[in-house]
Amino acid sequence: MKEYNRYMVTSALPYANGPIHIGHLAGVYIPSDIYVRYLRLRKRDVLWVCGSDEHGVPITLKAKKENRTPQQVVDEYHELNKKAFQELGISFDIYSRTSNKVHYQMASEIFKTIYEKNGFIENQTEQFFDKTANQFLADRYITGTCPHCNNEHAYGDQCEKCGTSLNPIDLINPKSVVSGDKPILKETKHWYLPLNQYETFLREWILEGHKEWKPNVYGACKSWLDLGLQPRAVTRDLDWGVPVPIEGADGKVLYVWFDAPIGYISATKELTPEWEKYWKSEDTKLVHFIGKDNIVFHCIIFPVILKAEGSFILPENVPANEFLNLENDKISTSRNWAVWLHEYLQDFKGKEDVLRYVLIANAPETKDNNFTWADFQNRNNKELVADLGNFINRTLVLTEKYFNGQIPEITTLTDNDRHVLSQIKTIKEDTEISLEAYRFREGLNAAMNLARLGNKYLAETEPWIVYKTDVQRVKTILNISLEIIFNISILFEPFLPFTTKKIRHFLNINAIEWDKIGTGGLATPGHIMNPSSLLFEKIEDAQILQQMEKLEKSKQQNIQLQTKIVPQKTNVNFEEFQKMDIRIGTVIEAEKVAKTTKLLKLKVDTGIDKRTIVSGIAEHYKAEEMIGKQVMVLVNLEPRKIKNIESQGMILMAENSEGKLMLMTPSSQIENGSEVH
Ligand code: B3M
Ligand code: ZN
Repeated sequence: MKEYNRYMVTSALPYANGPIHIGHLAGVYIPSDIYVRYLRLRKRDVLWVCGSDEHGVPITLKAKKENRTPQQVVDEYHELNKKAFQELGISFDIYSRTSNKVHYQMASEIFKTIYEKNGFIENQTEQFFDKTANQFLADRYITGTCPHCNNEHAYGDQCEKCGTSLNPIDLINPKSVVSGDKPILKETKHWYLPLNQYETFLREWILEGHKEWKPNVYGACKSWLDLGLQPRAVTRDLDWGVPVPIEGADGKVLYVWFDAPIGYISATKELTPEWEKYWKSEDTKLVHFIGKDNIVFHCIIFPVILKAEGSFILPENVPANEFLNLENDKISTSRNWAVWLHEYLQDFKGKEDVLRYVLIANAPETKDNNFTWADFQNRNNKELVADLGNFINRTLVLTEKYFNGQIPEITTLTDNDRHVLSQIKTIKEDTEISLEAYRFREGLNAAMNLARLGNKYLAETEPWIVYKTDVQRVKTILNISLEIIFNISILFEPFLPFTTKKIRHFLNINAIEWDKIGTGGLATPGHIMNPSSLLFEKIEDAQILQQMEKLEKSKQQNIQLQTKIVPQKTNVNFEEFQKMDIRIGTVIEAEKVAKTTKLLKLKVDTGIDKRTIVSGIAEHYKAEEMIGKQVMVLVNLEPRKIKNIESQGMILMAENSEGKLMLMTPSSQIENGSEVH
């Protein structure tokens, strides 16, 4: 095992184009806060940096949409997020931003060093260009019709309707978002990081050297490497970002994923003149906390950048988490399906630790997980109120009542007393093992065992009953219970810092060193404590209902937003309408058309005859469901051959904006052949 003398911890830099939500917190910021608080308590030399990621196309698009400058957008969210993090007790050593000067310098220098070492490949390609706006168009700046599903609002990089990832040139009728014009293809030059040249190094470093990485991280790296790496452009034609610092690169900036991770280094430089010690010494342990969508950037691209530059260390671990869902649905900023941190802090004043607790107890460490308000309430009421709070409050209240808040002495110890005291150390060690291994849920559970130990001890020893007959015994019981609380005040510091602060106030003490946990004798007899109050309070149904209503509102708004009504077509006259012969018929046979996904071959009794109709509804109705259904049929539509079957007519259906199809059926049974007019 390598010996490390200091830690450099980073947490993914959130994009400054939206607020922080519980998914970010559970995935990245609370785990890293626990880790760093723990390291500090263990007196390790550690720096922890984070900040706003202020570049990238989504930010420029948002600014354009809101008629603001990108700088205005990032200024707003940088402040909002910085404040919200602080209020939740996320204790970064610095919360910097990638639009500041130190960062521009650092990113430019690293690019230049690699450039001068011939570490990039220059490549000439053709890219869409908007002649009216006189600018190249990033993928997101081009919309058009998806070649797969005909969605007219697909983006140059992806169709959000069918999910296909696209190249801008795949789009039918491409249009520039900037001017609305049809873009032209124009030659442009970019610099590529030849990831393919680093495959052997990456395989050795990750697949051989870091088998201990979390399976989700290791697995993602392995599949990227097995697929084979391609050179990747690290510059863009854009006017928002760090300008490419070489000749002949006017109007070009560094790709956001090139500059953003360098933000970790610039933030460190902003924080301390000793920054190089943290980034360039082999005895520094570099750890990146991220969400799973950032794995490739932190395990492959950024290490290659660092390696190509040549003077930096590589991450020792990248404990990426999976995603947190909200009420069984994917968290989404654009659909406003999220619990926003700044709103939580407003709605649940003084309950910062409740959120920290629930998000860690539920952290998506090995698989995607789900946040529900019911679980939030339940964990608060059952675990924080009943296990942790209750034990502490009962002990303190009894000490106030029996001994005026003065810590009583131990009279005699039973075997059980000794056993209970000896368990504190074991619990400390369990917690340490979990935290060192980035298993924060397990660590929290280990720490909670100390509260459970106290609860059980109090329930078994029943000092409120013993007091009537044996005050001496009660002194020992309360001393031991208080000893557990003293230890809780240290052990829970990484997880619930607001709560431990309150506990310290009740105990009337300053923070105690981590190493004192389980050593005994912390509850000094004679010490006078402060009056206590409830540590946690029950969360009532009404509060939970309010949050559920908030979410329900978002859902309704989304439904309205998503229902894009197709504009009305040009008028037809009555004669034209009358030409259409629409009848009610009954489906009497139905089967799937072989080798197709959408088509059903139906036999329909139209009253006039029994005929074959091919219909594109197989993704919405199963063949067997169709049999016996009465449907509307356009019977005088000219027969057409579909997949070599002659289709004699058309089944009429309703289609919503998402392409969902529904049969039109008479509201009650009517004879086949009845006319529809
Ligand atoms: N800005 C976070 C995200 O994907 C991205 C992280 C950058 S870390 C250098 O939401
Ligand atoms: Zn599509």
